[in-house]
Amino acid sequence: VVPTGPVVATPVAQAAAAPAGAPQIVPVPVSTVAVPDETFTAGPETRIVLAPGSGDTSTPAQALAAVLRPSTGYPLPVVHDTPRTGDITLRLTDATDLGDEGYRLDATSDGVRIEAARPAGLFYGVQTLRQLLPPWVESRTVQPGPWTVAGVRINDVPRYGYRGVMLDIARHFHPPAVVKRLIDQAAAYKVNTLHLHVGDDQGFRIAIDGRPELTEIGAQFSINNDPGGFWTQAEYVDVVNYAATRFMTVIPEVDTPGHTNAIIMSYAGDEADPVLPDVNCSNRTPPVWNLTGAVGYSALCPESPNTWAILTDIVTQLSALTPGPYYHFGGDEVPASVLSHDRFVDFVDRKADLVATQDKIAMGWAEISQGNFDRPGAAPSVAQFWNNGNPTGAGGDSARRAVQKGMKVVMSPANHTYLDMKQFPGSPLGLTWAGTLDVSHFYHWSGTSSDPGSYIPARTANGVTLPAVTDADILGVESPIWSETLLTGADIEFQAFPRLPATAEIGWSPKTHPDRTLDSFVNRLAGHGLRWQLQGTNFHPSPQVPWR
Ligand code: TNX
Repeated sequence: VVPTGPVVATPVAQAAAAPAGAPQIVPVPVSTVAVPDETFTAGPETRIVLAPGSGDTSTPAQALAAVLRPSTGYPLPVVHDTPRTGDITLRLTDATDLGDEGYRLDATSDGVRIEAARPAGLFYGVQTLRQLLPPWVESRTVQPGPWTVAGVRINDVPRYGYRGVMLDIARHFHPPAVVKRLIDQAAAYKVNTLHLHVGDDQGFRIAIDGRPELTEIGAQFSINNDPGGFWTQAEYVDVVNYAATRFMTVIPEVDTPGHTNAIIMSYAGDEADPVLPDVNCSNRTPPVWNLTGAVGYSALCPESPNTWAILTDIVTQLSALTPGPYYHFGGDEVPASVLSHDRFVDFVDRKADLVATQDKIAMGWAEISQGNFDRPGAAPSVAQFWNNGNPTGAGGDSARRAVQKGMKVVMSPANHTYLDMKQFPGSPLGLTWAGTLDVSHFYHWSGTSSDPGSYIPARTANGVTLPAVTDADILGVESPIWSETLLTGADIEFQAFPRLPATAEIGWSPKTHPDRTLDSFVNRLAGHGLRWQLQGTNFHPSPQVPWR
């Protein structure tokens, strides 16, 4: 039922029409300088050379080979050797200006050279090289070429170290294969964090040893009684490892203390034979499945030892399976009518301590900034801002309070980053509570500006000043994909493209870059629709993008 991409010319017909002008790179690199009269052409003899003296360059090299071999039909061996004319060279240097993720890329008639201080930087240089090559490099079948790159010198480093996408596999179950595709599609735009929302009211999605109820019962359904499902721990580890080869860090989230109907139902038993009734502090007694999209009714009891026994198993096991530094414990949408402010704060403090015992940095939706994160000895923590309105007024206070308590902030304002919002009136997919959001809403956070670092200024109310949320506080940006209306991988792709690249650019490119404008962005993105078609990636043919 979802429209596929726009009707465009076939790759071969498109060759003649391909623009010869400036590179169409998204996110726009820090600096791109044309090298006149030079053209690199990959041919059957081209090799991917890991320059002598380099460290582990094989992961980015294999990523490049995996894109180029099917479309060029060339062998493109990955070799340790001295570069020859026509080769693509990956080299690790000790350039301190490139940081963990920056790179330099030179394309001349002699070859392409990508340099970085760390393997992640080489991987991002490879993603840029993909976009410099003709679009049909994305084809899965052999194409005629020619495989040319106009002479260019690119210097590039990201603005933020955290550039995320979130997928909700709880509202609708999604299998690992769908998530792996999203990893590939997002990594192509230099997204480096995958936040996986694995527990919510409608489902609990990863097997926990010793707690078979959580998946036998808690994973049965999806929203609207749609089919459920869960991942084994081996499947989760496989996805984590897959993400790592795309330099992407996975953050698991089991939302608590609210959004926990699936956990509560797993231990409810029935009225005659209740199993662990003391974990249920929701406003539903006896508990009954609520498989609609209703929010803000379920809660785990902060006082119950059984609550903490269950959560300790979950946090301990998921932390052990997750190499990344963060564990996200949710914390959103618990009305005071379900848990009083004091009980909520007690829960948050205790949950943050539990996460810290697993050597993870506690992360949660910005409501958790009500917790005592400023108490002596409190571990570092992160608040994810998602409020959809009035950032200069009280709408920004959850993030200001986080900053005041020394927390870091990830920016996900719903009306500018929520990929589950409809893109046009009448869309069969998506919700509308934060708006109907096209590319421009994602690119412009306030007025015509898209600067996370000035989105939430300081605010004084009743004589009390709460601080601004500045780049010193902000780890980065994230676009969530909640899945209430999204049943398939094609649905997810339709919502993510073309809007996810807008968030990716806000996270990567310098705010002062002259091409950091909506007009430049949509023009650079215009050729990417053909790339998505060649990859088999679904997308919304937004009328704001001049597709070609
Ligand atoms: C709000 S954003 C939620 C989610 C929903 C989403 C739908 C947030 C922290 N909570 O539970 O899925 O809206 O857009």
